[in-house]
Amino acid sequence: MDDWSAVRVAGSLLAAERSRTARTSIQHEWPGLSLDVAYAAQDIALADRRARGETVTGIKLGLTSRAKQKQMGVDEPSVAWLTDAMVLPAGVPVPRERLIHPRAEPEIAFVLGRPLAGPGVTAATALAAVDHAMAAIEIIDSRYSGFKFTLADAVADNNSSGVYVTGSVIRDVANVDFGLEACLLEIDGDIVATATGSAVLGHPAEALAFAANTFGARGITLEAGWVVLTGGMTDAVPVEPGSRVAAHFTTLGSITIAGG
Ligand code: OOG
Ligand code: MG
Repeated sequence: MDDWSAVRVAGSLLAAERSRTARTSIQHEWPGLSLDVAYAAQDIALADRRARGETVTGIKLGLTSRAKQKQMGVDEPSVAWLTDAMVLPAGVPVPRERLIHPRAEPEIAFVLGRPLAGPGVTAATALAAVDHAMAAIEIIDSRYSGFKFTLADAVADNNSSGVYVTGSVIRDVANVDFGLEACLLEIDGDIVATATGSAVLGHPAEALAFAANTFGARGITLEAGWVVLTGGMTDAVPVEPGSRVAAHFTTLGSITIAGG
């Protein structure tokens, strides 16, 4: 069996991203890919992105809803990094030229008003650190063929990060019941999926607490100003060229993206 390392895992996935060429599961090839090694690979890839001038804008949760866990065959949430290169400004089409096989998922996004560090963070203390909330659509893009991966594979691949767009409606957290916040996902005029915020670990603030505790275990504090994508509420849907994806939320407004 080939001897891999976190550096080699990160290098293989960054190369796949750059060349827009999907590869097969690394964990199947190298069972030594533990969750710890996968997070180490994630951090090595982040250092590479930073060396190329990117800055951290926040973090994202992966696989926090049953819909997503069932779709991907993974039953545990995880966390990953967001950088400014992943920000898609409102009105800009999906940058297909940078992506392999984009899928869209609606999410509730929080912006932190103060730092948050685990362990011991609860949904209540997590929510108290949030400055405001927004709707988001994340365009995920796995570096694995057919989005076929294990949890460790996905973590090593920065949880299929692609690009993300946030909505223009800014809500004070005191004014929204995030468990009841509903979302309709629309493709070319058809509603293809619906969910409420409770789909995300019971409440999106639970996802934020999970993120603070998971990063905290690695000695990382979530910083004020960071965006937190709390995880896809529904199945992720493939984004076809020429299509139009929209997400409509009860109080967080709507976001529309052209498929490119
Ligand atoms: C893994 C990334 C998941 C989410 O919101 O669940 C993610 C995947 O499904 O490819 O971003
Ligand atoms: Mg997501």
